[in-house]
Amino acid sequence: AATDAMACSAKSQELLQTVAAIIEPGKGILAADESTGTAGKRLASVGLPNTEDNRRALREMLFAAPGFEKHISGVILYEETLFQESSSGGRLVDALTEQGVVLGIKVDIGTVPLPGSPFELYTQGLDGLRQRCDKYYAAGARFAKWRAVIPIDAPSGLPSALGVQSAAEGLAKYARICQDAGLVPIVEPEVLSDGAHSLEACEAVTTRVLSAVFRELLAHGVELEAMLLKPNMVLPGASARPAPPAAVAAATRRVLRRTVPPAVPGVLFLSGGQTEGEATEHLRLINELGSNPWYVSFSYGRALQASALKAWSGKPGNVKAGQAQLLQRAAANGAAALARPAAA
Ligand code: 5MM
Repeated sequence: AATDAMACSAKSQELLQTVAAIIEPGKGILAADESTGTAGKRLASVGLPNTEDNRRALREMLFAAPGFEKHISGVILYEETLFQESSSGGRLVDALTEQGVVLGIKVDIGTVPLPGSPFELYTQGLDGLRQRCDKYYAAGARFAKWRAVIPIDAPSGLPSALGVQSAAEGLAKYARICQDAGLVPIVEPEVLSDGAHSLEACEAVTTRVLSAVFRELLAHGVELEAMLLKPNMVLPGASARPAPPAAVAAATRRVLRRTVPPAVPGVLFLSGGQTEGEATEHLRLINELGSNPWYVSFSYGRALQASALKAWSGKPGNVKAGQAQLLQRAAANGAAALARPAAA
């Protein structure tokens, strides 16, 4: 039993070191974990077919950007990328590990309609998760990600109590399994922006969701110090009138302060369909509102990649132009993560 306890605390130590490497001031995460279908949509937007070579070329362009590690401490990968060869031989992820960037892995396997409430989605991937985590750890991954999605549609009563509870339970089971396997779990409950709902509706639903998530994390014995939260910002629905950025920042910070325990080391937002500029501006404003118990930064997919993808468009001659766009977004978000309230 004494050896078990020692092994346990060595694992905890490693999780805490991983967390510390990710939440370095002025840095955040690049979410490059698009599943094959989503990667296909991104490639199609610049006229490229969804081939393994094109998915490799896109990620190679991003990861090899000189100075990538200045503002990006971790990358979330899709399984294919973690095991993929680079075009010059060796592993594709070598470009990241050589720069000291921490490897993360998406471990959920997508969503299906929730039994009992078919207009909501339930995230799959718990069966065999421990074995997959062990395989990813052996391949160098040190953190993981699981995304639950929660819709808002007040007329149909969504999200339902069942939907919120299922999302929270799934995230908590995933997080506990990851910690047991030595991977830091990124807990991502995404309240979706689809619809015409108000900022207030998003605030109420996000509060409900985060409360349920932390209740379940505690019930499952998840070590809060050894996880990271990846929430949505509080925004009106994508088809409603946009809210002033200061209102988004205030509502987002209010919800987080009411629901996220100070033991959680970092809150790394998803961009959720915001433009690159909006995602940066909101992050900066949230940090300018005052200090917080957790490090507040970014874990953006589209809001880091959109301009880079366009500038690159699959042409080898455009690699530098694509990388320049990525670096520019990463630097702007890194600065937003460091923003402090103006002195009184
Ligand atoms: C990068 O996109 C990830 C999802 O891909 P699939 O839908 O193909 O599984 C997604 O989980 C992402 O990590 C987060 O939603 C954040 O991305 P955005 O683009 O919202 O910042």
